[in-house]
Amino acid sequence: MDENGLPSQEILRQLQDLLKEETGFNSGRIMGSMCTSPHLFAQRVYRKYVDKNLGDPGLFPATAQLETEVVRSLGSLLSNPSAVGNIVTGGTEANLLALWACVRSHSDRRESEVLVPSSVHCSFEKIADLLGLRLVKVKLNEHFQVDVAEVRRKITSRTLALIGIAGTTGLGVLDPIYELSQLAQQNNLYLHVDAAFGGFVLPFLNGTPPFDFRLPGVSSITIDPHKMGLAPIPAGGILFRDRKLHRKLTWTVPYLSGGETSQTTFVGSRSGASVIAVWAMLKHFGKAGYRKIVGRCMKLTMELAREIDEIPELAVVVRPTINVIGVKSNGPDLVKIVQSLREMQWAVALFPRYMRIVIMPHVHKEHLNQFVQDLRQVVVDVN
Ligand code: 0PR
Repeated sequence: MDENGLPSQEILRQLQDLLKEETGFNSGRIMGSMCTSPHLFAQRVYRKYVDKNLGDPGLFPATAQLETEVVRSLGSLLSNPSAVGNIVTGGTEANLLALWACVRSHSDRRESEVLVPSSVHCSFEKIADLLGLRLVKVKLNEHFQVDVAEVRRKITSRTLALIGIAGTTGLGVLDPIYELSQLAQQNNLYLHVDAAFGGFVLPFLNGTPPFDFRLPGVSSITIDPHKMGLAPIPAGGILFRDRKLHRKLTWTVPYLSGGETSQTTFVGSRSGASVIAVWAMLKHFGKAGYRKIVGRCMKLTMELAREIDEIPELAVVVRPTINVIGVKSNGPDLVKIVQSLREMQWAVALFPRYMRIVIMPHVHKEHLNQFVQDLRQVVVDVN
């Protein structure tokens, strides 16, 4: 830090220069991110209430009430209006809170194992390390869903929890949660569903198999408003089936504005503006609004998947379930394809065997037309 400060105009000028290289969502060229530019109304609401801190709910009781309402709304969306939980920093903290509650519900948890699909998000690696759990990865079936027979075989007396994913990070696949729920019930295990991305997509599609609290074995669900909910970061969501589980996360803070108060999140100070912005988004869109957005993203997703399959050197890994497409190469080096695309300002995500495209609301038909044209060219150049 320098001794003397600078005028704000000068700082803004410096920032504009320092950040100019970064691609903005509204360029339509970010094609591999699970986030988007927050809705303008959410941005406005966020700015207006930026000083609210839910780490001290006694000071912001009305904001805390809005969090309860948001959780209830998300619970209804996931078939359980009496679900309890919190709006947290993101999917990572939401998944952490799920497994933390699970661990704290078990007095004896030596050598505890959590069975996860091999497609699981890397946040679980951090969480397992933090909580002293062992992740046991289960292979996928030919549809890239977790192989349920293999899950069954891997359950032992050390197993503490099962994880299912509703919208995998790489391919957007929905695991067979119904079967996982049965296994969880039969073996008295905790089942957490990671719907960080899919939670704001799957409920708005026709014909989605049950994956939420409708299934009696589901203990908790992650659902992130800062992904397809169009809310500003940070806004993840963790929902528990009942109060008993959520209470396991209660930590008493004796000195805050409400006198003795409690927190159920990992972080202390946390953004009340995030919660209020999510509340505003849910009210503003309603189910019909989100259904429309998801419908538009899905239409473009299916169109792009068809176009990619027409490129002889490329193929879609699996027919998309949600607005996520995995693309593999039949020859040309994928790393080079992704690098060349990046040089043309297209950003896609690169996984070990495929690249991932996510059709978020900032992607429009004209962007896709240009993308397909450039992709065809890149594939020829790289080959
Ligand atoms: N669970 C699943 C299924 C996820 O896909 C993710 C993140 C998480 C949990 C963790 O969520 P947080 O990042 O909110 O903690 N998935 C995104 C991904 O890996 C995260 C992301 C978002 C990465 C936007 C890049 C980006 O531009 O793609």
